[in-house]
Amino acid sequence: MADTAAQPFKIEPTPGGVGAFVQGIDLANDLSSNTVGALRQALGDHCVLFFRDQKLTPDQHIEAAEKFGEINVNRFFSRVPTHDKIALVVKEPDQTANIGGAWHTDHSYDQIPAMGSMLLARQTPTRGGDTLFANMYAAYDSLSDGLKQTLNGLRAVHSSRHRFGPNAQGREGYKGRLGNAELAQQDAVHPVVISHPISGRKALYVNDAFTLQFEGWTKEESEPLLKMLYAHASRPEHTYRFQWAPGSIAFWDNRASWHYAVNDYHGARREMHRITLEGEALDA
Ligand SMILES: O=C(O)CCC(=O)C(=O)O
Ligand SMILES: [Fe+2]
Repeated sequence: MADTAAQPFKIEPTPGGVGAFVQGIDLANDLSSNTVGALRQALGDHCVLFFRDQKLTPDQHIEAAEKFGEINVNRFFSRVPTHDKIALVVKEPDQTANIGGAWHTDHSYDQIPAMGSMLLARQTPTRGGDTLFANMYAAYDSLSDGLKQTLNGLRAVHSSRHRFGPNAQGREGYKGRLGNAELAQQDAVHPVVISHPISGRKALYVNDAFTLQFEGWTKEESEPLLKMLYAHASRPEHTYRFQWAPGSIAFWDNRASWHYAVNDYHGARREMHRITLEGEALDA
């Protein structure tokens, strides 16, 4: 990890199994190239970084995100009307389905999956609406040597079709929030265990939302092992549950973490602004 002693901000690991709080930083004004470098290393180490009380306009949000890479405009999410680089992750009081309400990592269906997202809370319910994160280094490290060895030789097939395509289950619940179903044509194959592009550490890279099967295995053969891995990866000791307030930011790395948006605030409104950053091809 970069030496942050000379930096004006502090990186404090959460009391859980993943993530760190970054204190003493204003993302609108303090992103020197040294700070960006230190935060990128911290992201690679902690999988997700949390910031509080960031008073960013949408333009400042875009400016901050662009310091970390090129923006990837998600093709399925609706956008903030005035800023089409920002995806709108919203649930209205009369809606029941939320976006991201099960364990997943974003964009694993792409050949070159997005690096991560900077999610900024704009409006939060008075209670509920937390997001859980899970640590995919810990998920891998805590497996037996025997299973690690098996997984290191495998690749898995991921897809967007069954989630965002015209025949995706539960589509109606997302009317007006998800679109471009005809563009859900991505399939991608990635190693089941990747070397993380920033940290070089091994991370488990399968997820229940988008992984279909192991390459060269049938779905039936793949399912029991995938299920076991999903249960293992989401064990409480690998996770942290983040409580939002307007101005909170979670900046997560898709290659090292999963997330899960808890859907327990029916009747209230929750609005988040998401900027996603381009990533790179993933190697074993
Ligand atoms: O709303 C949230 O907390 C996260 C939603 C989600 O899965 C995402 O924005 O990728
Ligand atoms: Fe997500």
